[in-house]
Amino acid sequence: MNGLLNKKCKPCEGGLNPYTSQEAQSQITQIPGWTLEDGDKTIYKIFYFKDFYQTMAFVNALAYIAHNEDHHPNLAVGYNSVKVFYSTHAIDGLSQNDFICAAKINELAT
Ligand code: HBI
Repeated sequence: MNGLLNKKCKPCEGGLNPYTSQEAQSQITQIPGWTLEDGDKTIYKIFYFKDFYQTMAFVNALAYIAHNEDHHPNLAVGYNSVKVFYSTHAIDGLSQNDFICAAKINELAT
């Protein structure tokens, strides 16, 4: 099992170095389908569904994970797709929290 799935996000209000590009590129291999963007400060993945109902069911399940982990994505919600972006705002870059949430959301969609 993906080790990230057993982890819980840690509260982050700064005081932590964001992942370097090298660290980010190494971490992203653990979360299939996710891509680095924005100078390796953000990861994203687009999920596709058969209709709006399924899309919103996924968004609601994702919101539950975000609440539980106290770590929150940006979302671009369409009729049959959701683009999920993660970045750790407090450090203007990527932290382990982003990869933990991405791994948990991948599980949701399988
Ligand atoms: N979500 N994506 C993201 N980035 C943050 O820096 C962040 C968050 N959710 C909550 C939060 N920071 C903090 O308020 C808690 O970790 C304490």
